[in-house]
Amino acid sequence: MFHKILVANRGEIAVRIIRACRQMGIKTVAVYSEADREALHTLLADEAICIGPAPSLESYLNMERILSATVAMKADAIHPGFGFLSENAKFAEMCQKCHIAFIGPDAQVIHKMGNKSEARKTMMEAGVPVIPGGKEPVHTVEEAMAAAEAIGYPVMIKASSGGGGKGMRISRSAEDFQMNFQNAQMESVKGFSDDTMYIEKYMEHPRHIEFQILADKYGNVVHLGERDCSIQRHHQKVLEESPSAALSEELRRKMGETAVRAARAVGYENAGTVEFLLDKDKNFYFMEMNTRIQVEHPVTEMVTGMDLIKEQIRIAAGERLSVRQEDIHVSGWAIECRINAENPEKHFMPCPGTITNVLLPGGNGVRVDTAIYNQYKVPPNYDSMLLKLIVHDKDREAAVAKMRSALGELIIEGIDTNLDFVYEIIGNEAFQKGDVDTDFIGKYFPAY
Ligand code: MV4
Repeated sequence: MFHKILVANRGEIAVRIIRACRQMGIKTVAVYSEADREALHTLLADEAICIGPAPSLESYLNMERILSATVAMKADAIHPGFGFLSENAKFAEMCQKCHIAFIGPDAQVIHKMGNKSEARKTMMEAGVPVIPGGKEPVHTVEEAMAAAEAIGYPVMIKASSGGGGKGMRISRSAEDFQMNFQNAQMESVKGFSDDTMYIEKYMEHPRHIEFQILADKYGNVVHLGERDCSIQRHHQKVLEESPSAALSEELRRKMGETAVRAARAVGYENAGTVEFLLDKDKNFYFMEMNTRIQVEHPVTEMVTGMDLIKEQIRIAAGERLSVRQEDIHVSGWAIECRINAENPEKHFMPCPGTITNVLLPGGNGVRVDTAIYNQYKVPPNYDSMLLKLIVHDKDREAAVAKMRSALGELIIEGIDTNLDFVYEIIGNEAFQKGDVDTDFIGKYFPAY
């Protein structure tokens, strides 16, 4: 097992990782920027080292500084968390060259899954259903238009290096295709220095269903059931739940087996997520694979009773999976709400500042993952997520009631948050019936 892990992240996920390490008897090193001297992860780790100024590019994204810190502090592994360097193949490769364990999949696998058109092709060849569309990527508007005609409108134009909605456009007819393709491609060149695009059939009102995977170094792969992340705003997830109200036991088994096949197809190791779109007729299609631990992992932990961060660490240290598929049982229902420092009345503009008062909910089956505290100053340089509120109960109705109660107890003063907005979603009749798709917020909260 590792002796010391450097946590290459900040905020609640850094705290989450530090706690897991401490429980496992592993020493921790926090890295922090000049803006994070008083951050909870800096204070909580056994040791902490400053890696540069506030801007992420000069600190949490600076590979050389993080590797130097790892060597200087004599850590033998790096946990990258999510965001920042977590899906950076070059960083994973640099870790390997420095004989530091990167707690995540192999650099080549990260690279392969980061290229969305290549991932799609790999999955097609592995017999994993993908969204109808072309097999090969396109570079010119002529090639793309021919692909769109073959698929039939409406189509979705996507950037191969994209993800999270960047470099993505819908085209509903040949008339609007050229403009949408050019805009998507320009966005991709600007954002990712890559003009590689691919075309898919546009799926109307799908659900976003993702499966949690764990895979060890010895070819053992299991899934831990699904998360329904359909409620998103501008590709930012707001609320996630496990299981999904849309899946029957049979569909869950089929999708789970497909997710395991997807992971096997690329020789996956560590924790990962296979994203699917599920259409009205319950057809499911592979969309992307995320090669990191995700923000919403706690809902899976609540229903399976497993600790995903500890599993990640054990896998990276060369241990075999502690469970077989038949040992994994999803019990009850879990829901997570993301509370962000942002103002819903001002287009969800981030609202950093000093938290003058915080009161957290608690009780049976209520979990709060956060790095905020009284008088903490939320810096303006990073993601605006402040806190994840997760509840677990015997069924969906009870979990919704518990979330409502817990949100009602939560007090964050001094800065604006999306707390009231999330509370309204929980109170929404369609949500309570489990009737959600990716257009939920647009449909019921058009003002937002
Ligand atoms: C789609 C789609 C419909 N049809 N692809 C959004 C982010 C990126 N990962 C893929 N996304 C979508 N791809 C086809 N062919 C609809 C979306 C989509 C979406 C997906 C999941 C969750 C929320 C979403 C919101 C808008 C669009």
